[in-house]
Amino acid sequence: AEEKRLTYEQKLENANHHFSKKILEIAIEKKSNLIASADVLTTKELLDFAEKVGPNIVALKTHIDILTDFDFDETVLPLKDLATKYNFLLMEDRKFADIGNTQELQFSNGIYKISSWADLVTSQVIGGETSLDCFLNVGVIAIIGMSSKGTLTSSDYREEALKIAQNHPNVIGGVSQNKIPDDLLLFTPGVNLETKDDNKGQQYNTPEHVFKNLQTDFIIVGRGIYKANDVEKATLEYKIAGWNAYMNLI
Ligand code: 5BU
Repeated sequence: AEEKRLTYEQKLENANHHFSKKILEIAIEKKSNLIASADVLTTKELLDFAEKVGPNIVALKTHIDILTDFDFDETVLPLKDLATKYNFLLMEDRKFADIGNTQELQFSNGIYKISSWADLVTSQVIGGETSLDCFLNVGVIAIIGMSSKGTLTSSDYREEALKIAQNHPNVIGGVSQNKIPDDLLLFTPGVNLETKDDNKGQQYNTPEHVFKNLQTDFIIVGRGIYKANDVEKATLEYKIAGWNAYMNLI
């Protein structure tokens, strides 16, 4: 028998942050633990993608600075409308990694104005606990461990990173390839049903593997979905694989 894990309902009862509650409520309602990563180059592709994956995801993860034609009104406003229409969160995978003052500037300014639209942001914790104080009105997902080959996120690093994540009220969870304490939500990228690597250092596991071995809460899938010939079909495949993997453990 597998080790028992907390259900999304139990985690929701324990949740304190607006956005940890929100993402768990969406997971329960949609029977989904899937986050689609929209690593596409144009606003049109991003919006088309969001329209297709929207009904079946808990969050859309962006790298907003990849877009070649970003325009606040033409990119963010329709994206926000789709997030409302299909009830998913917007997670900007910015991986902040600087001192508090610089992160504060990066979070709210420049052309992206991340603080005005993102529900969740990723941040390194390399700058120390106080560097996370600037992330108000958003849920921070702390980078605890990375999926790439040769990452420097050793077990000592992860242990210290977890202390910061657990102590900071802005943090709702962590990204990791290892188990983390269950007062934090666990987000796991490096998930693919078809392949084990990408020849650029990425390392993949299956949804089943990451639920069983890491007791993850949310899987993050990029190329497995946005490169698929049939995006809607692939979304459903990952959604069902993720949900079944979770259900098998409760
Ligand atoms: P992929 O196409 O499924 O490999 O995309 C994975 C996404 O997750 C991509 O946007 C990465 O930037 C992101 N990611 C990751 O792959 N591994 C990590 O450890 C972290 C983020 Br942190």
